[in-house]
Amino acid sequence: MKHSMLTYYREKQLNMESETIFETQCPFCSMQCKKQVIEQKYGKRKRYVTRGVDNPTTQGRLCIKGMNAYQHAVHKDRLTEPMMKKNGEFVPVSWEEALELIRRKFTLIQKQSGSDSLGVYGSASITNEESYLLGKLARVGLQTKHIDYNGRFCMASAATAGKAVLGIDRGLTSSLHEIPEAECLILAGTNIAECQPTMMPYFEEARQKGAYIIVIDPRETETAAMADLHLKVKPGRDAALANTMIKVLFQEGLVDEKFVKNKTNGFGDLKKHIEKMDLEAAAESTGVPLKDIAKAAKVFGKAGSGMVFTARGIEQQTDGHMTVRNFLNLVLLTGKIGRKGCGYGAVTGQGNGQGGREHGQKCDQLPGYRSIESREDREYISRVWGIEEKDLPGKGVSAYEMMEKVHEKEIKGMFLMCSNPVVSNPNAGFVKEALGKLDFFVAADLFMSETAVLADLVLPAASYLEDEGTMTNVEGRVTLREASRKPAGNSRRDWEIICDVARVMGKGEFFSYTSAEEIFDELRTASRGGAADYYGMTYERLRTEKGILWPCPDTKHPGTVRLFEKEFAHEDKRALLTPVTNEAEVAKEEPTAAYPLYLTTGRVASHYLTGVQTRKSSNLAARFFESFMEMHPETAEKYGIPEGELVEVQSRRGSIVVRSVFTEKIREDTIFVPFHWAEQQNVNMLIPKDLDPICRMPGYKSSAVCVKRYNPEAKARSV
Ligand SMILES: Nc1nc2c(c(=O)[nH]1)N[C@H]1C(S)=C(S)[C@@H](COP(=O)(O)OP(=O)(O)OC[C@H]3O[C@@H](n4cnc5c(=O)[nH]c(N)nc54)[C@H](O)[C@@H]3O)O[C@H]1N2
Ligand SMILES: Nc1nc2c(c(=O)[nH]1)N[C@H]1C(S)=C(S)[C@@H](COP(=O)(O)OP(=O)(O)OC[C@H]3O[C@@H](n4cnc5c(=O)[nH]c(N)nc54)[C@H](O)[C@@H]3O)O[C@H]1N2
Ligand code: SF4
Ligand SMILES: [Mo]
Repeated sequence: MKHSMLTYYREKQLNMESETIFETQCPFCSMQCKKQVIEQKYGKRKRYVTRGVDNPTTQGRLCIKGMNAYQHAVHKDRLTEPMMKKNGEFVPVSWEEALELIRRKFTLIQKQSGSDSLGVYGSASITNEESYLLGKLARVGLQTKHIDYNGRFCMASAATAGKAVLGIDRGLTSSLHEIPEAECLILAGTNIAECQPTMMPYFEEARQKGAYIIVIDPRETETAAMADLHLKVKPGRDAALANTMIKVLFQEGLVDEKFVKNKTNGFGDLKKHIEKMDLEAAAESTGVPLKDIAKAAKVFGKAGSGMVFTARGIEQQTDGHMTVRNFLNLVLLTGKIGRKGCGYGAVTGQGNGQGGREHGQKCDQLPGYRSIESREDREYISRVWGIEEKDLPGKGVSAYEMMEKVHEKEIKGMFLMCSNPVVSNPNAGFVKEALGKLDFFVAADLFMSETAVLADLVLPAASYLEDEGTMTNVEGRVTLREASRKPAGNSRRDWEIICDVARVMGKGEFFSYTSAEEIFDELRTASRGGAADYYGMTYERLRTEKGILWPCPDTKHPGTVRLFEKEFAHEDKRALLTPVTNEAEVAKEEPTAAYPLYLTTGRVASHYLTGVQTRKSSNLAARFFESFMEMHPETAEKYGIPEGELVEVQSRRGSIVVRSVFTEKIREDTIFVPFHWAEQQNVNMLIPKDLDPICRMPGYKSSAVCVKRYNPEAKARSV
């Protein structure tokens, strides 16, 4: 350090008036890295220091987002008062006025159009307590069947497949500590290096111990850089790729027949299906040489231990559910689950992507991963909630379908918490139009997001630094996020906001909590005996044991590190093998003369989701301040696309303008655009509305587009 800098810091040190340490967890991805944010006061100025804190999942590591996540939380644009739209302009109002408006509008809408005319839209970035309470708000507070959440776009394929095949959906069937024990690792459509950076050391350790790593991705990502074998698959062809691997396993005699016979159902049908399949044709359709796929199958099949990880690359497809099932077929056929160095991982996305999908935000689900369609589950939860089973609404529709119902004016009022659907939903133009039709729209957010500006009322929510609660991380480990900072201005914690709304709707008696811990205690009971059983966990235990892996059925239970050691979670204790077709039932868009390229979408390391938070962080925004399109230079030459310039990307739904970036790391028939930007750069303007028939996941990862030089005047005329 230069002398002048030293003096500067010494002076600062001298002038420091106070220092406050906030214990917390990063608000972003599913790693939930523990950290401290230290606020130092120097007169009117404040300085923030971030420090990683040791924990069983990330050992104190932090990535660039975690290091800078204080920036949005202390940003001047944080909402500090409820904002009501009056004559088209937002004006600050008191909480009393805001809540009275909610009461009036929601009551009127339900009186005129029935209780299901209200929709609740939640998030997997809120705590378990809040996820639980939002489900209870919909069913008890508002008595509507319509609730779903942003995790539909994230974990729906993996969750439904895990449940159908293994009987239980926990992202990782073992803990991350198992990774270095594996001899072979398959990473399908997961870019861990950019999306869960603090998980990378586990893979590095495995590599150093000699593990063979196979990455399946249309791009040579930073994750692919560590692979021994990279299968540069054509977007959307992963089901066929897995089938090709399975056929090779059969041909090479690499199926673990003993495991299959003792522990699975469905082998006969799968075998027949694979026997009929044309190996060359299947491989050809993936765009990857057969010899490479065969190599992957042989290495994985012969390895004594191995793990398969999938993420949104294979899951965000209109056949995402079946594609995950096919990767689970690979795991089961080779008997690589329930023992050391083995298992499957659906790499969870959001901070509480795991817990957010367990406690009742899904339209068909009740807490503890219970089903809203099971009589027994309904009766159990009704007892916990103190209501009659007949008063518990039934199953609603998925997140995007809720937007369709809004567009049809079947849903007339909406309560949105912690999501930005006009940027994150597919067919985003339609979604924006739909939200404009609502009679009354309330959004709770930290900021005036692209969606919040469309609301009639915006409620200021407390940030992660200000809101205590539990988060279930990528491993299925429930962690307690402490929070001692005072909510910014007059913002309130999400659970407080939910209770306020329930109270003005006349249901206060069911929502009389005074702390997150009280809500957790009720959640424990609600989850008791369910698949995701949290009953044995208490805040005290979570503090001293630094997190507990579910299921944890009683207070003496240590939590469950490795699932399926003895048996699977179906009633007959067996896992299910299923034949998976190469082609999706809901056809994916294929390139045509007019739209000759595949579009795939995803993330960069320094931004998070729709970017509302990371675009507010100067350190993060500086790395990528605008959106871009990755294109192979040969493709660019073919279509006359200049490098480093603004170009127009067009699909059948609309067009966006992004900067061109050339790279040989992407397939020649594919372009990649991240989804962290809005308005003219909102890539979801291009994505079709088609959904997976089983889990209702959209196909964010493969559609057809064309790319043109950008001509602002021509574009203005066409609008
Ligand atoms: N930096 C950062 N980290 C994040 C997030 C973020 O926004 N930014 N978001 C968090 C959340 S909510 C989530 S869900 C996770 C997402 O984590 P990931 O799923 O790992 O992230 P993506 O970039 O969406 O997609 C992963 C990879 O899939 C590849 N891919 C695209 N199409 C296909 C295909 O057809 N087949 C295959 N095999 N691969 C394909 C992409 O090229 C990309 O490299 O990340 C979490 N972590
Ligand atoms: N094209 C394309 N689209 C995608 C994806 C893709 O890969 N490609 N991925 C999908 C996936 S995996 C996901 S998870 C979704 C995510 O989609 P969204 O849920 O829409 O994304 P976020 O940016 O997390 O939106 C969160 C909003 O809540 C606010 N917020 C943050 N913290 C809090 C809080 O504690 N309380 C409250 N009340 N508000 C808060 C933020 O300011 C922000 O406005 O996007 C999906 N969309
Ligand atoms: S973004 Fe994910 S990996 Fe990075 S610090 Fe936050 S929780 Fe950890
Ligand atoms: Mo996600």
